[in-house]
Amino acid sequence: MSEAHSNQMLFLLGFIGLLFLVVIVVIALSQSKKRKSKSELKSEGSVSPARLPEAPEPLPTSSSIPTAVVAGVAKSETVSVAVEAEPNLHQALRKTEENFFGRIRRAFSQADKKAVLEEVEEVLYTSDLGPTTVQKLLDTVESELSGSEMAKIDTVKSSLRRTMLEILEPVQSADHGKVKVAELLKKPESGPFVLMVVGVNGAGKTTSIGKITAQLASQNYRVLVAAGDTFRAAAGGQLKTWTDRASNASSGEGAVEIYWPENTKDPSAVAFDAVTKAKSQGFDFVILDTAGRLHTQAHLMDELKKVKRVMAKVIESAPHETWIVLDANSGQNALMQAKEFHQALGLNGVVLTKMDGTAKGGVALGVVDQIGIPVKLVGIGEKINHLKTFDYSEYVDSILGHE
Ligand SMILES: Nc1nc2c(ncn2[C@@H]2O[C@H](COP(=O)(O)OP(=O)(O)O)[C@@H](O)[C@H]2O)c(=O)[nH]1
Ligand SMILES: [Mg+2]
Repeated sequence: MSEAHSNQMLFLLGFIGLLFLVVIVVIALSQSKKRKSKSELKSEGSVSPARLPEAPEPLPTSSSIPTAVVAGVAKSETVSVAVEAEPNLHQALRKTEENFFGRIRRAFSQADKKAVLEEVEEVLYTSDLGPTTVQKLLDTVESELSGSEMAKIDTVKSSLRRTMLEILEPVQSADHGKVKVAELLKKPESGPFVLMVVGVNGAGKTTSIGKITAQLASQNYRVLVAAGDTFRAAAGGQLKTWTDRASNASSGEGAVEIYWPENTKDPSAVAFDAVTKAKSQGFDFVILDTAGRLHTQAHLMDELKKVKRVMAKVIESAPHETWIVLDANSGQNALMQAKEFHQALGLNGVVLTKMDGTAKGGVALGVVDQIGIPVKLVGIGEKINHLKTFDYSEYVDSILGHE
């Protein structure tokens, strides 16, 4: 090959290489342009399908749950409830412990036994337990103080524990250790179990019904909630919000429906129709919400008696249980309410709400001792999972304080 030829070949190869480089640069530039225009589109907020997976899933809200008002709350497709750290009974009773045993403990700083006893007496009488229960506990402390020259706070504490357990055990033991609401409501072989819920305004009836319903639905039961508070205009809507939440908690076969007929002002009619519907449509539970009323309003108490009676026309044994909802903060007044409602209706259980943050949790002991009805559930917050079955030994340990 001549020198001229090889120079020509080198030139040609160099030219081809340059051309190749130019093509690669052009392709790279056009790719980066495309990417840029995509990201601009995103930042302008255009709804591109590629963006959807990046957005966090919103938590289910009551309005997003498919429901029908009377015809039934359809089963929600979202089955999980947001799980979060929840308070337990022990935490909820911290203030009660401080108000009760904390003060007794401090009374022991007195050197003289008589002064201790006076101080303890004062603590007990201001602790919302009610006089009968106070006397039982006082007898315990007194006998400990007089029995031993060396009476110590620990001796008194274990005597108090024994006395409290003696009060609670006979009434509570049938339900002891039950962790699920359905175990408290003994469902009959056939037909629905009917639970009637009563109490004064603002005690937490509707809220507690929502929480109970959520637990039953999550255990695959079919629950019909009846809007028997026909007195307050907003009551049905509030119950609906709660049944929507409860429906959201249901899984598998569980379902929640609300019976909320428009324009019905008669709670007996609502109760009658709801039980009839539940019986014919194979519901497992009916829970009847009622209008709040004071135990002193005789005509309203009569109305409740009638509501109770009409349900028995559909199912002889209905309502199978009647529970009163008591606000723990109302202290001694809660005892009065329980007494009067029990006389009028014959109660089977208590739901003690707002135990979170109250210093008056001693009311559980007072109710059990003086009214003789068991505390079934305790409300320890406003969320749907803030309802616990009542464990009386945990309760006693909590108000006497773990050391
Ligand atoms: N902190 C707390 N609040 C509660 C509890 N139970 C109910 N509540 C609140 O008490 C208020 C009245 O409840 P509601 O169910 O409407 O009472 P009702 O009139 O008896 O039906 C609402 O603001 C509830 O959120 C509870 O256990 N703890
Ligand atoms: Mg209500």
